[in-house]
Amino acid sequence: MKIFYDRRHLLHIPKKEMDNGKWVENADKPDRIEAIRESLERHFGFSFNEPRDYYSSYLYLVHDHDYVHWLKKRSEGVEPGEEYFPEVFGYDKVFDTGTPITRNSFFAALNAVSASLNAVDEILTGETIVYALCRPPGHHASSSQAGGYCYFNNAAIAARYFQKYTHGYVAILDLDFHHGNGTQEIFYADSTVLYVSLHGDPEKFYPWISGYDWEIGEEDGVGYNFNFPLPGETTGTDYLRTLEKALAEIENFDPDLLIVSLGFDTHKEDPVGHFSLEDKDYYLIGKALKDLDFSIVLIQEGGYNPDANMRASRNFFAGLL
Ligand code: SP5
Ligand code: ZN
Repeated sequence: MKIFYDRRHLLHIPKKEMDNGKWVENADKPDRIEAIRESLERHFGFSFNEPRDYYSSYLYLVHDHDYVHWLKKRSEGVEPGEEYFPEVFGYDKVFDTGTPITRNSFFAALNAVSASLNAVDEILTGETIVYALCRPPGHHASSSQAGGYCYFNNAAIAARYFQKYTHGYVAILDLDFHHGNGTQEIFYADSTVLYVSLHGDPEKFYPWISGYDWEIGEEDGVGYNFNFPLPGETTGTDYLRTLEKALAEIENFDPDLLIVSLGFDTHKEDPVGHFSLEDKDYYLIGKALKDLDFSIVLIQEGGYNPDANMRASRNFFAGLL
């Protein structure tokens, strides 16, 4: 398996977020990715490829011009070391108080897009499984807004980039604890990109605004969006049973490429997610994906406990490979 990893993610250091009216430490810390890198190096001997830099014009495969322009200018306007939070929602193109903008946000997010596009390019030249080990994550970012630690939707841009060269069908399987509201929105009216997500029930958990099972798509996209909301404390047995249903929808769709939005915030020791998956469950998740006959691009999303990420990733890749 080829892995793309850009050490410049270390320069993306959001400091705080507002949780329930209080400033708390931001959960998107560099260590969470470093832990995965160390674990994969130690247990599998993987090497890590530095992605090349892709032009920012690829952002427009998914994102509005106004949004890209706003984020670039807003990033440039923040003093080094400072953080900007939305003052007026709707004017500021951020939908929550967990996603600070720093001097570096635009380029950090573009680097994660580059890792994801480089992964797709490897698929286009014959690889069957490639992993973009990147942050910031992407699945909460919509065409026109940042949120949930996400600025550009890495998985969505990767899907459109693949289609630009192949006119193929893409399925996105979202295994992060949180519903990928951004990815869903981007492909909601599209029958060429299937979105399938397992996540914490939005009645109880972030992002609140989407992730219900009655969200099935619109227009041409009706029948190409599947949400599997699950209760808090969901264990491996129930999760894997639901994953089988999700995979059946993907097999039925028969995509030319499967993109997995890979979050380890489903782990019982994760400080942000609320499931109860254990180390060994990730082996079974990986194994369930191994049986599929599609090319796969894995793109890292959440997972906020570095120590749990080490064990989850080790087990996941042991099952997958
Ligand atoms: C990519 C991704 O996983 N984004 C997740 C963003 C979740 N942000 C909101 C979390 C708010 C829940 N409050 C947790 C309290 C811990 N002190
Ligand atoms: Zn998440």
